[in-house]
Amino acid sequence: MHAWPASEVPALPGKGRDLRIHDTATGGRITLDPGPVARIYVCGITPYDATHMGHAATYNAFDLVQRVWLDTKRQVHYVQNVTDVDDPLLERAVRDGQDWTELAERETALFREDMTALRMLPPRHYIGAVEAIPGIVPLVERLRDAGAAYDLDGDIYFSVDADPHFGEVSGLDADAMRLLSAERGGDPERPGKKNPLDPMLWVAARPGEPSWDGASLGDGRPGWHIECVAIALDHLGMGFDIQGGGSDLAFPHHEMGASHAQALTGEHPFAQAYVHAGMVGLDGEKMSKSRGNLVFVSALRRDGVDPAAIRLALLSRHYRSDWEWTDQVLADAVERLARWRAAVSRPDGPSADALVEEVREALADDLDSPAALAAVDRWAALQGAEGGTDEGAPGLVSRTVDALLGVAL
Ligand code: 5CA
Ligand code: ZN
Repeated sequence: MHAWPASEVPALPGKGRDLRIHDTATGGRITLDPGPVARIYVCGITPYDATHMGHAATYNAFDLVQRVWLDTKRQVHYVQNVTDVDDPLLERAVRDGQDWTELAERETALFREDMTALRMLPPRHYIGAVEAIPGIVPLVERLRDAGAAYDLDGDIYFSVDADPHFGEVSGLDADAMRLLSAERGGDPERPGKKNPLDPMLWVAARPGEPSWDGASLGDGRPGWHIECVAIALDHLGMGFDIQGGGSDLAFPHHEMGASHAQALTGEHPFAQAYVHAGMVGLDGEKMSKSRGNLVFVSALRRDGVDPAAIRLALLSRHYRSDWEWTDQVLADAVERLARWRAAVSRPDGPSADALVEEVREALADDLDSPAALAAVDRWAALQGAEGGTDEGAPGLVSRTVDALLGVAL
């Protein structure tokens, strides 16, 4: 699949700092040591509806990771998937009487447009579940041949007991896992499973649903977790730096993915850090396609909202907190954008050398974007109150905000 076009990232003077980031598995902040090529996998959309502010907030967090790494003069190897075949997509297509492939293509195209407008840097590899199927089948066969997977009426399940590290990503107890498994696509009540938590690796062909030739697995389609594992192992390999997504993916998705990969390779860990963004809500509930309480990026754009203001609104909240989208969050961002644009439009201003370092430090410190915005606010206030004589300053502020925050002033 093709991704979307990259916006240019200006180079800043000096060098950025190494990222310290909260890791769900250890429950603490760790300093990553990625080497010259940093490797990140971020779970992509299930394309049955348009990009809402929750998706945008999560992708914004991982875009910041990419920008912090680029500023340390590393290359970034970023991989993202598109879950272009799965239960919710097929159900929506049936509900609306449309072809599931057309639905997926249309919503993926809209997502690309939204990401481009928000100046999110594209992944190097953007891979759909359907195109990953030829790589998924042999992985499931290998797991089954190694005794880590079993057949239940044609469906193939992963045995969570095959991975001694199972449970280490989310750190949840069995009861909590069982509850979340039922809520998030699992089937803990199905009779005949070895462990109620075991997730499906391969779904046997069902009447009226698409299916593919699974060689010795029989016709069917891939389970959700193995999709991301196959794509990550193919393009990044074991031990990559960050596995990312919203906090609703910590269990079961990232837990199961790590276990699939660890059982397959005998190596540990799948990723050095599991990084999760908080949930964005609307009117007291998590914004979600299934609930339908959504604010879409594309709808705001259609209403004439500047994408740079949407981006500033996302940046105004720390990526790990759960927060509510309100009109006021956007209004504040519109006002801030105007203030910043006025401040950088003058021919000179107060020195911005310290500002560059403040923004760098804020983002390297677990992506503290509110602190980064506060630093720019302070420079803009000084510019408004006293001005300054540094002719390079407004340009340097623009480039800093562009390179590190993805906002074009
Ligand atoms: N295709 C799978 C991942 S492989 C999936 O979860 N797709 S999704 O479309 O449901 O979500 C895409 C990304 O947005 C995920 O990282 C998810 O955790 C995140 N996300 C979904 N809803 C919200 C929300 N309300 N707030 C923040 N992030 C969200
Ligand atoms: Zn995923």
